[in-house]
Amino acid sequence: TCRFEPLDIETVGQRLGRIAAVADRVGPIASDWRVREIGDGNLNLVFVVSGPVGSVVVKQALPYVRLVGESWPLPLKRSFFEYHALIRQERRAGAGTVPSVLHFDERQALLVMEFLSPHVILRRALIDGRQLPRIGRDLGLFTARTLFRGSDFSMPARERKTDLALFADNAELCDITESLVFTDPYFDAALNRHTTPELDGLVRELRADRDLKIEAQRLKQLFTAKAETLLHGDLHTGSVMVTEGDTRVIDPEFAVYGPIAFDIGMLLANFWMSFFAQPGHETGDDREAMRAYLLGVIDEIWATFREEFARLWHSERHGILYPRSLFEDQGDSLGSEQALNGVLADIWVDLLGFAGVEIHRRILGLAHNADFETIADPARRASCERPALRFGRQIAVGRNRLHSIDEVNALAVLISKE
Ligand code: SR1
Ligand code: MG
Repeated sequence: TCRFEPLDIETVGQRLGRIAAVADRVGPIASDWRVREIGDGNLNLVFVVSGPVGSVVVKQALPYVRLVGESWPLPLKRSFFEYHALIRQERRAGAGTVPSVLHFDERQALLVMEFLSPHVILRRALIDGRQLPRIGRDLGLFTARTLFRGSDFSMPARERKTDLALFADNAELCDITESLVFTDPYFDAALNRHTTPELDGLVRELRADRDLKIEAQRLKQLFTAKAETLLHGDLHTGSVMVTEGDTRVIDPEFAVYGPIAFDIGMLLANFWMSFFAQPGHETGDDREAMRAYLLGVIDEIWATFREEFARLWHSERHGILYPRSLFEDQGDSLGSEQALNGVLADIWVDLLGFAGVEIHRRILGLAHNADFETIADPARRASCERPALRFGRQIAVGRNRLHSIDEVNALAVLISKE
């Protein structure tokens, strides 16, 4: 069919049976396929299709927000942006960093991708107290490579401007971020919910905090105006799949040009939230070790990002920004280092702001995360969420006064003991 039709378990075989890329991976006879729906995200349908040869994942956008229902329409074209982002990320970060795309049908808003197995969602693994050895380095490299190579530090200017125009049409998903991350948590918005009445007092305090509200709007302005690089746009621990030996970044449907600091800030925020949520799951030595591990991962992501960004700065700075003619070509390598340090310093300050508001919106806004939501006892959940909210406020408002990951991690430890 040409008209958009949502898939269901019964129709997947008939609808995808004739697509060679799918039949090659799953098996030639569609009636032999087994199909299960595994989508637990906020927006889309996701199926795993298995057969005698193997399995694939089929992801289809729906014309509305799945989490809310048909009352909130959302364009199907988000799958077009996801497809184009996946292709660019694979080129920039390397094969094996994202799921490979086997087939894309724009009209049906349908992506067929490699089935990742035995991978699990990183957020789930962290809730279960699993320490993955590779994620710090892998995610540091992924962010540095995708964010540097999608920017005017690296890309030919015309190519980047054309790409910027392409992704500018992802406006409806940007609008979700603009409202849900930067605005709604800071007033009594209709879609907000916090699941723990014990937080009412602190929520009132945060919504009356003028400095915080102004900072959130400055960050929103950065997000909307600083079209610096192609972002993943929703890089949280639910957008990463892992095994002990492999890390894959998934779900870039929120891709848009924005500030480099946004992806890294959102990612680190989700590790800090995991840190604050750990005592809600279990107590004891293992969870203490897990907390130390999480702070170590945060440190490793930022250190790897900086190191790789610097390497690319020295080896791949072919774009229009900070041209070599002004620095290295004149023997001014000190100038180039000073410029690099300035760029990294701006990313650092802004990532703390983005991290702060991401923490707030996951506790106060519409879209919560399982780190806190799976803590069944409300009082215990509140005792994890409260310090996370205070930490978010400190790093968003105090971002110009915090100078290193050690300092910010020490702040997290201090606030978690209050
Ligand atoms: C209505 S969509 C809510 C959230 O889900 C996505 O994963 C994004 O994080 C978005 O903000
Ligand atoms: Mg997602």
